[in-house]
Amino acid sequence: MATIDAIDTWIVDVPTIRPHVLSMTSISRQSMVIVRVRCADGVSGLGEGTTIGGLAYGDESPESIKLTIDTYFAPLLVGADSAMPAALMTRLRQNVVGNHFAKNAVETALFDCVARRAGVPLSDLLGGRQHDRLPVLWTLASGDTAKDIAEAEAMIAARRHNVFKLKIGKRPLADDVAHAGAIKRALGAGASVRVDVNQAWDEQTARKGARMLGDAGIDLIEQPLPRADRAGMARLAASAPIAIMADEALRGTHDAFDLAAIRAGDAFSIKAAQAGGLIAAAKVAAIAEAAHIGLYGGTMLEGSVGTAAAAHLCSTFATLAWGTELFGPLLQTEEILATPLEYTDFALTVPKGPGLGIELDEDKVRHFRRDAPQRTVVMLNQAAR
Ligand code: MUC
Ligand code: MG
Repeated sequence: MATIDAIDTWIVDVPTIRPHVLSMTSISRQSMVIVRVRCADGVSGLGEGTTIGGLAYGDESPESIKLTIDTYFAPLLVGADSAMPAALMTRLRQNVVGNHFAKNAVETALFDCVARRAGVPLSDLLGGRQHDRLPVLWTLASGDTAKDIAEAEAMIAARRHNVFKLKIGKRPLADDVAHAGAIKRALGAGASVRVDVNQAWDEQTARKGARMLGDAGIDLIEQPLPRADRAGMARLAASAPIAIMADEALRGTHDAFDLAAIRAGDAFSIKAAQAGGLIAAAKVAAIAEAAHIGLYGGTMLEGSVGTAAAAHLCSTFATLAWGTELFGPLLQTEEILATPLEYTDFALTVPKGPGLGIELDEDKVRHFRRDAPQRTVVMLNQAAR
């Protein structure tokens, strides 16, 4: 039996390459909770819990993810057999309500342990990969149309991305449509442009917005309405001239089932953190497939650990109608892996090595850890000012 000896968690703050402007917040650094499950046989596994803008996006923050794992999960896991992720996740769910981001981080680390021990990639434990490379879009969210166009053109020239998502919903509808239309016109027919409203519209705005964005050549609108407005999403999906995607509304299998039953979207964004784990996310995807709803590999703007886990999961889907947005590590100024994930020719290569197929650069992690000695002093000095 490979007993769990310890669970380490660190908040790692890495600046972003530019401010990332969403309808509900703007971020200039990403705070990742990196989890390491250490086992008695010397095997250890990694996971990541990352949210967007502290508590602005969801109801878990980096601090709460760390606290939940340290205080509530660790006592339930240390001493248990690491080779049974499903049973351990049932134990966590029986004892802790919600906290999906924290649960996903730990489940990933458990799977990483099991797969490393078996010497197989994590995708093998999820059914086996059907793809080695996944198409990856880029999110333009500088808040400035000209900067966004320049950024997109550079991405196309570098053959890194040719599908773009725009974060809108903060400004009046006419301004957002003008912004999206200008970007679509500049990039032309060769680039797909989509928008993510992050729940900022009401139904009337969304109805009007769908028509105007459709006329401007935009392909899809992600989560235009508040997550609770399922009926509104269903009415919109039935009437909109372009595709509607559910994102924040999908907090696990029950949501997926209810949304699919009323077809409250043409596409589902599959996010392990939102679903509460890789297995839960695979079930969300299965529900979507059964309902003929297109799949999309979503991100919580995770760094390399969470992105690698999502890539393993997405590689097991037969089709990803809307590709993926697994670009999180590219938004950060620094990479915390010994060997970065490979982004070439508009796609991410799914790692092949055992487990997640990645190794941390321990020096980088030490440097960016929030509790690293030099950073604690800097933060205390800032607080004193
Ligand atoms: C979201 O809502 O999809 C994904 C890309 C991005 O810029 O923000 C996220 C979250
Ligand atoms: Mg979204």
